[in-house]
Amino acid sequence: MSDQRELSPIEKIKETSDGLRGSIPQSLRDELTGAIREDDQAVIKFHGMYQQDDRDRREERAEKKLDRLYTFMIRLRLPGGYLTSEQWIASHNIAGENSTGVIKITTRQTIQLHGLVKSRIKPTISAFSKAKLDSIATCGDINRNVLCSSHPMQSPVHAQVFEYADKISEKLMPKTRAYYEIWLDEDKLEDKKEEEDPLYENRYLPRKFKIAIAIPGNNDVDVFANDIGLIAIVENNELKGFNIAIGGGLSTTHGNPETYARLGTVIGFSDNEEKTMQTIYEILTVQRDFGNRSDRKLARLKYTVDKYGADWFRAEVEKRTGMKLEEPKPFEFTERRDYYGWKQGHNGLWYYTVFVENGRVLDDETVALKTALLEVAKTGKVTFRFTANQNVIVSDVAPADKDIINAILERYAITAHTDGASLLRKNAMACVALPTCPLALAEAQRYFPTLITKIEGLLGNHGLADDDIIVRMTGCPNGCARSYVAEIGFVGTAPGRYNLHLGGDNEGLRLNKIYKESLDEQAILQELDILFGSYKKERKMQESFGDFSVRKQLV
Ligand code: SRM
Ligand code: SF4
Repeated sequence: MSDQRELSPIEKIKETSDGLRGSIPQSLRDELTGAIREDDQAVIKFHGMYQQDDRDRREERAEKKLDRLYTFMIRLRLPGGYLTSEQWIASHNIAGENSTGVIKITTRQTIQLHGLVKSRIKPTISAFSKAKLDSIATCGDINRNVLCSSHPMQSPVHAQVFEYADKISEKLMPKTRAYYEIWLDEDKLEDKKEEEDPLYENRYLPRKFKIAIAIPGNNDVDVFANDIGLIAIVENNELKGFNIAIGGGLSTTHGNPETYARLGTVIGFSDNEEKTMQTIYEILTVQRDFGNRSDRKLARLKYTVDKYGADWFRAEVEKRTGMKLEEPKPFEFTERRDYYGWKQGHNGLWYYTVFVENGRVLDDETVALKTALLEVAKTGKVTFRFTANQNVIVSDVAPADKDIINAILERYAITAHTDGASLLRKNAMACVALPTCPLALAEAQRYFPTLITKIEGLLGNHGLADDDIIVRMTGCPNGCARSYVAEIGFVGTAPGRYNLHLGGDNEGLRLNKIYKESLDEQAILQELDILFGSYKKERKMQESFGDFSVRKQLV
């Protein structure tokens, strides 16, 4: 069973939290500080929130002997990343009234709002709830937002697969009513037995847990970077079931060799819904019972799988479900991308994928994206789907309405913005990092667009402007923009410095490795200039930059 060395302090907080209530109501009433009590900071994560502070203003406030400028970030639960037009309008208004106003699309197909002061959390959750949206379990040691291949064009079975994301999310929800009591003022349960939780008990999982579903050949969700990856097996346009991969996870810690990024291992195939759902459920219970609860750096499923072995893990899951998995079915991923612009789905409806740089929906000097999307939503003729590459697809547009929607996208220059961005920029992702992320060692989303412009210049100089290279940046080694599965990955080590990783492939099936450590911008550009020069001269036909880096043994 689980590692019984001294439990990490979070374990005690979870167990004594009275079903994730902690002392949140008291923390909210305390008007002397914008913060909440320390233990409650761990508990509110399970309700989808993080306490943060504006790191740009720490020094100035310390000099004035002021408390940090505390605010909260809230993240929605959107299995498969779907919103109706009414829900988009609600989110737009809620963002404007309660947060910085920026709607941030994350790398896990959902949205976050930043900068909520403590007194605005309840009104925010209440307004989301009126729009039938919640933030339950989007953070914390629990199953998070479930991803699914985003574009309906990908397969005739897309709608079926998309429904699985919803079903999995529902099945793995916590049973506690704390969210409804604390944030929505619902009555307390008379009988606490009703919220007994056979899956999470009172200790929840040892660590966060992530699930994604991909439909080959596009690995747009980076399925192998998840604790559980489901790979849809489709034959003759029929969904036959899923290959199940376990133990993916990307985070490492600088200087801690025990930590590592790992891609999921396929342990078998399930040919029916009951088996798939039960297998997923029991993978969580095995991780609950055997995962490391003393060292949070080594608590993700990937370490449990490596400690006990994938074969043992599969056997333990089969013992618990009473059902055998079949041998994995063959599958092939050939790309990992968003399909920008207008594309028609198998259902005859139209989809426009909008390029949103680093997922930040706002009006700025280049494009009025937020206003445009509001206007699109107000037609009531669309839905919205978020991609795992931080973009949004204006979705489910009837052929008769396509011109109306296109006219709005053109009027606000969204089409020009999407068409005009280079392939490099459209493939790129950066995490949030500064100023809100407390773990950031270096900038990411605020800096990456500038670096991309410089890299575009280098590629242009070498006649590689149309190359489809996947470049990603994170402000620390946690890997939130999945920089470890990029062809070129930048991982922040200190202000203005990044490890340069090379060797990931185009399909997300190979991790990259460190090529050079802690480079500043000048050194990054010098290295890339040399690398692009030899890539141009020495690459084989159709060879991607990632494959070239490996063939040339650069890493
Ligand atoms: Fe992440 C922690 C942002 C996807 C691995 N991540 C954080 C926090 C909450 C910082 C914190 O703990 O206080 C960041 C909040 C920044 C902010 O101000 O918003 C943060 N992570 C993000 C997002 C918003 C990045 C983005 O720009 O889109 C992504 C939100 C996804 C979502 O909607 O749920 C995000 N994080 C990821 C991913 C990518 C993925 O899941 O596909 C990873 C790597 C995959 C993985 O989990 O292995 C990732 N985030 C982490 C980790 C390392 C976990 C670990 O195994 O050690 C942390 C730190 C932690 O949990 O202790 C972290
Ligand atoms: Fe913050 Fe690091 Fe995640 Fe970036 S990778 S959002 S810096 S935790």
